Amino acid sequence: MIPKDHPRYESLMMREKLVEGYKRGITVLQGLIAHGRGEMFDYVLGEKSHDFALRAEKVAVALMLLSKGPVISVNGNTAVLVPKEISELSRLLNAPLEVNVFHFSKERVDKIKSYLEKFGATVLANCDAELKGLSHARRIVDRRGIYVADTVLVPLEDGDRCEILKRHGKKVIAIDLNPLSRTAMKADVTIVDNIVRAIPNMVKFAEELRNCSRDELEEIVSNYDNRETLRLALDAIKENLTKMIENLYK
Ligand code: PTJ
Repeated sequence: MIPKDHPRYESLMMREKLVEGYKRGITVLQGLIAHGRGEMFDYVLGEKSHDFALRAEKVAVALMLLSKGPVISVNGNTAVLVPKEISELSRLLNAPLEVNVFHFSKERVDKIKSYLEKFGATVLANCDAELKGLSHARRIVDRRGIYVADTVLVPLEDGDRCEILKRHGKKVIAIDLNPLSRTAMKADVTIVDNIVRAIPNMVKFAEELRNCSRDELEEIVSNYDNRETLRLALDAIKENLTKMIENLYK
């Protein structure tokens, strides 16, 4: 039991969810390692949603609302960290969830699907098509989902697939706390924020924007520069580290 007054309560609860997810066969051990890398970046970013992240979250929602066939890709970490929130986002954006994992087994995919369905989500997991040009398991997709989607939201992605999705002509929105990752660099919109804050923020933006006209949505998306987002994220890390050094001498 983690006491609620523990100064790192939120962070420790995230770990508990991932460990529980591992016991259920949803999260993989490698996912726990990946989370550790994310925690480190979140720490040096100050564990908050910066303005550049909020901007990217808003642009991402507008882009998905403008898309003909948006899909939200879900892996093991995402499924246990934000099942309710991502199901709500999927409903608001009319974008199905699709289980797409790096560490593939049909049994695992089905477990993630049934877990998410408990939260009322529409979940694609047919594994009946392949993205050409990718040798690892993330090539295995659903013919009705990522395969034909024009925009894909990919939380906690590995760099290869982001590149392939782009090569297949899709717009890619990434959620990745590491602004230096290949995914972060290659995506059209990179949300440098913890998924546990990013998805609830996106739910709020979806509620706000879903009745906007196409012109209004296009206005939000226009002039967005992803390189600027990455630069601001790196600046934020630099400023935080500088503050931390100054605090050492106070
Ligand atoms: O469920 P599977 O089989 O698809 O496996 C999932 C993992 C996460 C193991 C797989 O996708 C993987 O290996 O990912 P990477 O290449 O380690 O990339 C994960 C990225 O997500 C890293 O850059 C982390 O910094 C980032 N990250 C980790 N936790 C979070 C995060 N970003 C946002 N929010 C987090 N909570």
